[in-house]
Amino acid sequence: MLEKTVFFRATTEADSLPKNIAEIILSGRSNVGKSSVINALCSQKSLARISKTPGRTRSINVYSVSIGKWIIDLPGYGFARVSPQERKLWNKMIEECIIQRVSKKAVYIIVDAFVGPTELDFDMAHWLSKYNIPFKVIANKCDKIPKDITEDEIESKVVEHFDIDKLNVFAVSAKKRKGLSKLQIDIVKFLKGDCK
Ligand SMILES: Nc1nc2c(ncn2[C@@H]2O[C@H](COP(=O)(O)OP(=O)(O)OP(=O)(O)O)[C@@H](O)[C@H]2O)c(=O)[nH]1
Ligand SMILES: [Mg+2]
Repeated sequence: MLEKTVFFRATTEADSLPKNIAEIILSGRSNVGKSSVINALCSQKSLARISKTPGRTRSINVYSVSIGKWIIDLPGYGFARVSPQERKLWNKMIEECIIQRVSKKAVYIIVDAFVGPTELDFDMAHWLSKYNIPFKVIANKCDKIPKDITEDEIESKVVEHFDIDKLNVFAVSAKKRKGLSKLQIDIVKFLKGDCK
């Protein structure tokens, strides 16, 4: 289902987007691989633009899986080399997209599996909880983890850190296209309306 995903729109105004959509939102620190995960999930090389330099995604980028079913790529948080003005705009975009937008949404926080979750990721998790928005966690860049540590162990660590159910944790490598099927199934289930 996800292979047919196409770019729909980029905007800095969450308000300007159609409402009552089923959407999954990818959020996380700059450079953790949000855009790369979208490409990997959709089996496309250049659907979302990726970059070695943090701060690549600068708007709310909407991808349409099918009519009324979206994947949303957001600018990353915690990128130091951005002007205070732009940081304010990014934070506003993230807040409006996640909190104010009327939609059936699931938020996935992407963390770097090698670096581990940072204070900023915990802040994001607390902020979502404050607004009663459920979230799941994707640990990307698993290919950087020593081979003797299994995906299952990586997921267990994330469970401990965020105190969430293991069903809602996904250890993946966008680069090596590993661990994607459990996540693809979860996303498709959500978009089809089979789960919360
Ligand atoms: N080793 C490794 N590198 C990855 C993986 N996924 C992404 N990267 C690299 O991480 C860098 C950032 O990737 P992006 O997908 O642009 O990250 P992003 O989170 O969208 O970044 P911003 O849009 O700047 O917030 C790129 O150099 C990617 O090639 C992965 O699974 N493993
Ligand atoms: Mg990006």
